[in-house]
Formats: sequence, structure tokens, C-alpha cells
Amino acid sequence: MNRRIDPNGTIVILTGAGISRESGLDTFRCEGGIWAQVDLEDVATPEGFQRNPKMVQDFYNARRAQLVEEKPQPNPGHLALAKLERDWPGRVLIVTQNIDNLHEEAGNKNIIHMHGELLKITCTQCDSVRPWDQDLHIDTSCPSCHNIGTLRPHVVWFGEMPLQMEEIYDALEDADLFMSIGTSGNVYPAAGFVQAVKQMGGCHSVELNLDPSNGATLFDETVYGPASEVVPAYVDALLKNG
Ligand code: BJW
Repeated sequence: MNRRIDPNGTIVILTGAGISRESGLDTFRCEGGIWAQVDLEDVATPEGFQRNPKMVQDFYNARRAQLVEEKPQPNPGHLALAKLERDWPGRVLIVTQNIDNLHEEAGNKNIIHMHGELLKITCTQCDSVRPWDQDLHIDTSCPSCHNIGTLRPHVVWFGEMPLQMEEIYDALEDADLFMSIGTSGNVYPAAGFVQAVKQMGGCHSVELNLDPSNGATLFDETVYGPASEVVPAYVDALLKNG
């Protein structure tokens, strides 16, 4: 690490699919990843859901079942971030693009799921959001408003507004350190956060990833390797030296 961070300062950490890969969950854009298995236009757009809701429900049912039945475990990368939240004197906020629950399982409390959560559903009629660990069918009725066919996974598709954006930008504005972990930098607005922190006053930014992301040159510091190795090492140095 090439700059000391105020020990009472705010750390904002953006995570992506790469941090969960060593826990057995596929990334999207790595070789053989999710977008090599299914067409994103079919399963990750409101138009795809309108065209074929059953196909979309099946896609998310399978991924939800993987979380519920296989119970993937947080890896040392997740666990290091939980330790950072526990031991860092200042504020630590995880902003994750991931819809899995591995940051919660690791012990982090201060988490924003900007692309939603697989273990929740939402109703397009009454906007209720509730925990859900079973399959969702196109004729499941909404437990809140009892309409049929109005439930969908609580995830953010292309063309939809990511969640809690105001809170995220407020935290980025306050940040003394911005860390980006396991994300390819393809998807906005998350891919623009590194640029945003530069414009907001230039807090230190670091990318921890398997290989350089699209925005790699915008970071002040870059560390490459598997999240299970580079994240614990970076967190240890941060806790030791600030
Ligand atoms: C490891 C590792 C290991 C591997 N250790 N690392 C033209 C220009 C600019 C923007 C747009 C445009 N046209 C449309 C847009 C906007 C659009 C967008 O960005 N499109 C681009 C594709 C061009 N974005 C949107 O529509 C978003 N909404 C929006 O913009 O609203 C308007 C708005 C604007 C400004 C402010 C506020 C609002 C919504 C995006 C929704 C994304 N949804 C998905 C799917 C839903 C959830 C799900 O099914 O899971 O979210 S897409 C998918 O990509 C998923 C992910 O969260 C997201 C990011 O992927 P991620 O995490 O980066 O994964 P990968 O696979 O890409 O990368 C993995 C990385 O890990 C790699 O780098 C590996 O090297 C690394 N890795 N193993 C460490 N062991």
C-alpha cells in the first residue's frame, strides 16, 4: 500500500462476482461464465422477463436453489472484509453488485446490494419486498397484495435503476479509501465509481482483481491475484499500517 489512510476514515468497498468465485459461484464474463451459458437479453432485462417470465423465473430459481441447497461458504476474501468492518475504527461500507448472501454469511453488517438480492422477491403491483428461499412460479400469488403473476426476483436488470444510489454516492463522497474487488468494470454505474471518487476529491483507490478490469488505469493502486489471497493480505496491511 502506498498511502496511509486516516484510521477513523471511511472505506467504501465495491465487490463483484470475482469475490464469490472461489466459493463456487460463477462469474458472468469469465470463460464459461453465466453469460456464456445464457443470453443476458433473455434473463437480465425487463423485456426478456415480459417475453418469457417462466424462463427467467427458472434461471433465478436454479441460482436461488444453489444458495439454499449447496450453501456456498464465504471464502477468505469475504472473511477478511468482515474482519475489516469489525476491526477498522472508522466506517466500512460494502457496496456489492452480487446478489448472493456471502458477505452476510461472512459477518459484514454494513452492506448495500445495489443489484438486489437473490433471497428476496418483489411484487410489481404493490412494490413489497420480502425474503424468499423457495422456487418462484409465474402463478405464485403475492403474499402482500394477493395478485397473481406479479412477483419477480428482487434483482436489478439492465435498464433498471440500481438500488440505494443516493446512499452510495454519499458514502463515496465521504470515502478516504475506495476498494474495488472482483469486478470486470463492464457494468455502469458501478464501473464509474472510481472516476466518481476522483472527481469528488480524489480519495485513494485500489483495484484487487484476478486481472486488470476495464477501468484499471484509473486506480491509484492495483493488486492482481485471487481474492482469497490478495484481499486478506491487503486487509492485514491496512489494519496494521492504516
Ligand atoms: C476474480 C476471481 C477471483 C474472477 N478473485 N477476482 C452504454 C454505455 C454505458 C452504460 C450503458 C450503456 N448502455 C447501457 C448502459 C447501462 C447499463 C450498462 O452498464 N451496460 C453495459 C453492459 C454497457 N447498466 C444498467 O442498465 C444499470 N442501470 C442503470 O444504468 O440505470 C441508470 C443509472 C445511471 C446512472 C446512475 C444510476 C442509474 C443496471 C445494471 C444491472 C446489472 N445486472 C446484472 C444481472 C442482475 C443480477 C444477477 O442476475 O446476478 O448484474 S448484469 C451482471 O453484471 C450482474 C453483475 O452484478 C454485473 C457486474 O458483473 P461483475 O460482478 O463485474 O462480474 P464479471 O463476471 O463481469 O467480472 C468478474 C471479475 O472477477 C473479472 O474481472 C475477473 O477477472 C474477476 N475474477 N475470479 C478475484 N478468484
